[in-house]
Amino acid sequence: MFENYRDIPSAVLVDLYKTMLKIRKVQRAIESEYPLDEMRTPVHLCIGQEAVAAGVCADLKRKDFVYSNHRGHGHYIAKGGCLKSMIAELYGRETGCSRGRGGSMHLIDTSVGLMGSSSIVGGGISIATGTALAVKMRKQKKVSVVFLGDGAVDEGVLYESVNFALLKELPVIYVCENNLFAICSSCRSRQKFDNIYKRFSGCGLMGHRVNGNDIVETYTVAKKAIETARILSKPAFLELKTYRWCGHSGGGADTDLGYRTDAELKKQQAICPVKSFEKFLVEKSILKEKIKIKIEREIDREIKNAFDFAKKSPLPEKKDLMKYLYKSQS
Ligand SMILES: Cc1ncc(C[n+]2csc(CCOP(=O)(O)OP(=O)(O)O)c2C)c(N)n1
Repeated sequence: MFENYRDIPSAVLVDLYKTMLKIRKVQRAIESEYPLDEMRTPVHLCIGQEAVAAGVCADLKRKDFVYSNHRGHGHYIAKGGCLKSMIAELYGRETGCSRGRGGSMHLIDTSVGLMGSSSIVGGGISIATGTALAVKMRKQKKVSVVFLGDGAVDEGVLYESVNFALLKELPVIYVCENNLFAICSSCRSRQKFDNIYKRFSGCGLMGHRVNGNDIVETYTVAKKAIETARILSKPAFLELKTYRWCGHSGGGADTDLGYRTDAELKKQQAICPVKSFEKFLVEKSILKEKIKIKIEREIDREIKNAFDFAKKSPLPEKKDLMKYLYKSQS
């Protein structure tokens, strides 16, 4: 783990840790508030998957585009989305990032290039590809990234999009967050081969498989893909192997549903991507105890402020119910 950490400046390593810790703490706060039933939205937590969002987004610029999916809190935070607006969105408030109309699965903050998350599995794939086409036609040096689950690999749109991106040489990166499950179906029960990263070689795209719980490996591979997309306008496919700690939706662990065991979950939790990186940074004296405490306090304060802001914010007014909705002209 964390093999080539010496190639990364210490400040960047600490920033990566900070982002992962923030994602973890925000998820834990949502998990503990959720049973109060004040958040009027399903939530898909990404506890255990923090290194993916943090590692992929760290080297992206504000102007680069990210498309997310139903499990998008980590992507939103890592791309620099406003936390107050995200939490307010979960509470369905007018101050939410989608003005309280979208909920957890429809997060957007275009001011930081977070172009939207979608509840439709695979929904962002073709849009991210189209964005990359627009970038190329406008001769911009921007990159378009789409996060997708292993479940989205079962959708045909991915193969059509990869083929098109290769044909047109588009600066798009497909990031498959392989957490081993789609709701209650394991990859093993849906896919004959454990070869997601290899699937596109027939179109001419070599995928990469990465330990998505290793923030250093994830950051390093993503950085290379981002540079290649930006400079050479070439697409990439990254399969990041990780593990979802919570149930598919809401809190809990789903270990009573028969698709995974307590023992399997515990084994994964023992290699926590956040704690193991924290321990590593402390041992290497890259993260000093004082700084660690300061980071924790700052994050805790930001989360408390975000929840206070959300709970105090107004709900959308009834008269505005149809505002911001797409209306057909016919
Ligand atoms: C097109 C489509 N089919 C089915 C669903 C129902 N559905 C919601 S989440 C999900 C599983 C997605 O699994 P994956 O893409 O691996 O993401 P994860 O939940 O593991 O992060 C499914 C099948 C949907 N939302 N959209």
